[in-house]
Amino acid sequence: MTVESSTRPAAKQGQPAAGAGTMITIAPTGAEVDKAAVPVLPVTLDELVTTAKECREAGAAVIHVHIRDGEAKPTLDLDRLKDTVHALRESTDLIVQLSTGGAVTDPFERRLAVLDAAPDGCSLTCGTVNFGDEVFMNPWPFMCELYVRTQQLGVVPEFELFDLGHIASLHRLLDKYGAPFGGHVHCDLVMGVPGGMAGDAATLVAAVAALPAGATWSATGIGRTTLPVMFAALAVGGQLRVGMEDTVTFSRGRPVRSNAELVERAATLADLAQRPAMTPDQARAMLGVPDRH
Ligand code: KMH
Ligand code: ZN
Repeated sequence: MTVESSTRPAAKQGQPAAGAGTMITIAPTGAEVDKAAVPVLPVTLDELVTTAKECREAGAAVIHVHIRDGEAKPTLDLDRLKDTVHALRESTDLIVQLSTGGAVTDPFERRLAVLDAAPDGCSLTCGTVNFGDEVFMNPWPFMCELYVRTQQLGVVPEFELFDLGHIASLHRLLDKYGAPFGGHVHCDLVMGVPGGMAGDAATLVAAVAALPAGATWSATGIGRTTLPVMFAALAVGGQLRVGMEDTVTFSRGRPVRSNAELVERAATLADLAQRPAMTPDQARAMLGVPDRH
């Protein structure tokens, strides 16, 4: 046994094997950022497709999508969602993940109907959380109905965890309904939301320790927690989510110029961590997402 191999730690809970890459998810738009205040926010289908191509080039493998209407307001209009999934599949090989969280004002029925747009994946938030001055509602019966629909329709869920209690609800969901479509559990720690878990290394480590055995996870830090969460996630072997949904400030006093520059920064750090950005096909293999191209 060489010194190098004898000192290399074995993969631990929630950690990828040595040498594995980093899956970068781009969340380019979200539902909260105001286009008037942030003109570079992609809100039209053309803007979204352009952003998606640039982010793919910069190292993204997954796109987490919220759409906007003609007035740049968040919408869950089904025809628009279908057109969006189609356009993103035509123009990139990214894994297309639709948000079922929408905006805090979206009713449950419309959030469930998002799956009818036949995305590759969807977000599934594992509990209600205070969300700034609002409340992001995800009661248990809604979570269950959404989860069962993902299994029936063949959509791979990503479990969005805004708080440690959400991890307990994820265990409860898996115990009750079994494995997700695709057979693999992948989670996203959304940290630093006012009302959710803190965006710091100690909280990230505690959250990762509580995840189901064999689960993979990404992390994103909202606002000024972006960098601490990104560094902590890389240190503990996680995947990364970045994008203007989560931060519109690149560094103190310097607004984000494009989603691609956030992906570029994440890919550079992933390179430094010796876990370079995964391709979408590598991410598909990890997540159990079929290739629908
Ligand atoms: N816009 C937030 C209320 C998700 O995409 O599933 C919810 C959210 C989570 O962004
Ligand atoms: Zn979202």
